Amino acid sequence: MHLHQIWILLDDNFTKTEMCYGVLGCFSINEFFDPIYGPVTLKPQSPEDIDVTYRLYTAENKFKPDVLRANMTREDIANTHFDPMKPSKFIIHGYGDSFDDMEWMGDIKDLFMKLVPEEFNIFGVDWSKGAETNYMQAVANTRVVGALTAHFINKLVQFENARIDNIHFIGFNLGAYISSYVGTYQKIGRLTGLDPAGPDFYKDNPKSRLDPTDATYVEVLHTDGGNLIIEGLGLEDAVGHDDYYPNGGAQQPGCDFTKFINGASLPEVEVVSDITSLNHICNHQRSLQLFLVNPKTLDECQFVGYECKDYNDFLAGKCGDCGQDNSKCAVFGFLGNSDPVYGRFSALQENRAKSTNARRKLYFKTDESVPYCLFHYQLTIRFDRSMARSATGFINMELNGSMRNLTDIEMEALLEKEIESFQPGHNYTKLVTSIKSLGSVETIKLSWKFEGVQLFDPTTLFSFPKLKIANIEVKYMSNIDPE
Ligand SMILES: [Ca+2]
Repeated sequence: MHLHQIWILLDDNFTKTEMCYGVLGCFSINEFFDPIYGPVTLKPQSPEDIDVTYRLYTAENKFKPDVLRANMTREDIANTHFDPMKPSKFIIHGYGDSFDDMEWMGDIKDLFMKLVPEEFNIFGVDWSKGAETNYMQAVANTRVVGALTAHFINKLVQFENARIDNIHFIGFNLGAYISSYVGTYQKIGRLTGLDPAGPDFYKDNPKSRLDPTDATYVEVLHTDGGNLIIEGLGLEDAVGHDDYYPNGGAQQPGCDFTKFINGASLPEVEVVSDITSLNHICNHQRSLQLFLVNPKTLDECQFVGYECKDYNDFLAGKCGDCGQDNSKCAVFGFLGNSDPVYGRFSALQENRAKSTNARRKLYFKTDESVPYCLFHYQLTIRFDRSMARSATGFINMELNGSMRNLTDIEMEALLEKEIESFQPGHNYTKLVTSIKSLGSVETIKLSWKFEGVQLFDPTTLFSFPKLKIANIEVKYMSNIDPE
């Protein structure tokens, strides 16, 4: 998807302000009009034109889907492998995309089949005829796809006694909003938004975008977030119960192609705007890659997101505490530790989910390639109260773990820096990450280099200040399960 592909086409029939499609009801263009955030709202195409298909995979038919449509009859669904006793997963693509068994939607299906083959009915939703058009038309079409999908689910309930709270939607880009429209018709069990699209969704309107009322649990991953089209393909705002911002949520490691502008060239890339688009596509699709990490391949590492004021504070190591009953952190992942559909939903998370205003911004860092998970450690140094005076300079540390060491960890205190000086009795934190586990940290080596002149204290010209450390704590942050 390229940014410059977002253009506007006027509808043939632009005198009408609403379109009515039988049981789905009417879709008014005025409802989502906004002079600033939604100046152009198009009428959605008809359900016949969009022709959404639902491809059902189960343990009995892992590779050959049963293809259903929202106008299915009782007999149609009875003749498939659908099992109403099992929870269902719906995977939905976004703008300009289609269901493809060989690409990410098929990969998600395959990973469920690999990890928990007997557990779920898995539906791949294809609305490509409504998505492979101009962006504004695709945005309008999401409302019809949402209504159709809600209708489809009603039939699962009506014909097969399926349980609506057993349904989990996984939507990428505009697919996240289709999921939220379904939730507007009927609250679903869980909704996972993978970098929900930004353009045309900047306005804080729960009717048009994800919000905590759409599902019992709404989790969102932001990887190319912004507040303007030029800033990203995704959305920056927190819209669910838990909003994860890996690497700050806007620029992902390994996705910065601008460094190729001078020097080594990327073939086929001739202009800077193409490089910007490449960056955004890479960032945006990283949400899929992070979701697709097989938790079984991660050695004690989890994507633990920590609640924090902002990403800078997180990087400074200020947020390494999960709080009581993990109230300040949560794990992002394929099966998730907070999955009401899968059944590992703690009482605390359930209570939080009931309070619809509870929104959390959670941060973690990742590596630039598979398996992405980084081992996070929070270092906290507390200086003794009896330290004679505050000090400026550099601390260099080495963590010696049972498996490997991490060297060259710097902590600096200088007048113009974030930490101006190390003060007696105060705590200082630092976040460090490693691609591989250190094991259990056994010793810490520390060296100290004084730098700076304390003008008001001429004795420092002749004697360097001494540090007196009361305590150093190392906390492993990337696994919240006790064993
Ligand atoms: Ca909503």
